[in-house]
Amino acid sequence: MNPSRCILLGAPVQEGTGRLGCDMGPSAFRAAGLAGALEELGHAVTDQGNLVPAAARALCHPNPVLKALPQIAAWTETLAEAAYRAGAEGMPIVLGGDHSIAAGTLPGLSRRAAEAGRAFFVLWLDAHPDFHTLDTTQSGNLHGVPMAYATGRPGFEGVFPPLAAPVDPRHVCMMGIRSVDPPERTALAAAGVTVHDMRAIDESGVAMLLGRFLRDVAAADGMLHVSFDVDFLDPDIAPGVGTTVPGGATFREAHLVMEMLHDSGLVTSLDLVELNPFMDDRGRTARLMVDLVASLMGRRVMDRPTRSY
Ligand code: EXY
Ligand code: MN
Ligand code: MN
Ligand code: MN
Repeated sequence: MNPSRCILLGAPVQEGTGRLGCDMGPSAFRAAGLAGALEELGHAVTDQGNLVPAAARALCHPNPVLKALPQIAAWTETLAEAAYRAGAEGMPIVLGGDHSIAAGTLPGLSRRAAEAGRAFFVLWLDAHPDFHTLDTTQSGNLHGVPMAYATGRPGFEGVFPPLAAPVDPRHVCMMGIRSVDPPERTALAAAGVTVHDMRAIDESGVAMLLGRFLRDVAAADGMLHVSFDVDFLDPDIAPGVGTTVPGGATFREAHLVMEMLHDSGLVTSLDLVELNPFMDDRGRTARLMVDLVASLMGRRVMDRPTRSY
């Protein structure tokens, strides 16, 4: 990826998760030196500060467990517009905030790709598929629904903004999955999302699974959005997240993903989500995430021929 203009957007959202803390995520990424790490790699960085959500309007839904629906719907509207605009200025790097922010970033960037006449692909790095609808979620935590909404699953009409360009579920590759609720499992299979759980990674390895996806993106001349949930990583190396699941990606598996993504030159936008500094260990997780973004953006230990896809 050539030195590019990185547009940092803070999204201090925590209402989509069942605990406090994610709203401090943008500050933690900044404190961990994200902008400096990018500039050291030759990228120009514009930090547009933290977004402020649109005014929340009264919303009701028959599912009684839903939490903070008006607030998340308002953030979704704001984030879709902000991500769409930032996509015209450079490479948006959206600093979460819980994963409900992807309900805004995915539609905004998918719209940007559609207007450019290009296919839009998503690499979803997460322990969870976040594929619940407003009707199927049992926790009511709306960080569990963004991918369902962005791919046009039913039940969001009249509550979340209409989708200008739904994400094609066949253009979504999930890696690191290891916590799936029954309604999500059924829906994922029906939708045609590619899901690589941790067993697939154990058996086949990151290089083979990600390489196959990157070749599809390259063949379609697609734009690739990476949605990186901290809980993709093993909790032993990344404790600073509220939804830890044992058996996550190792330090090396995570860096290999990032290095392959850089080599591909296909990544056009990035979400960094679910960092909870209150649960972190002296900023260890925030620093690891910045380290991984540096690998995504071109930092290398040794010079080596760049692989093409
Ligand atoms: N599927 C569970 C739920 O819906 O509550 C857990 C969701 C966790 C979502 C985190 C962001 O990845
Ligand atoms: Mn997630
Ligand atoms: Mn997750
Ligand atoms: Mn296709």
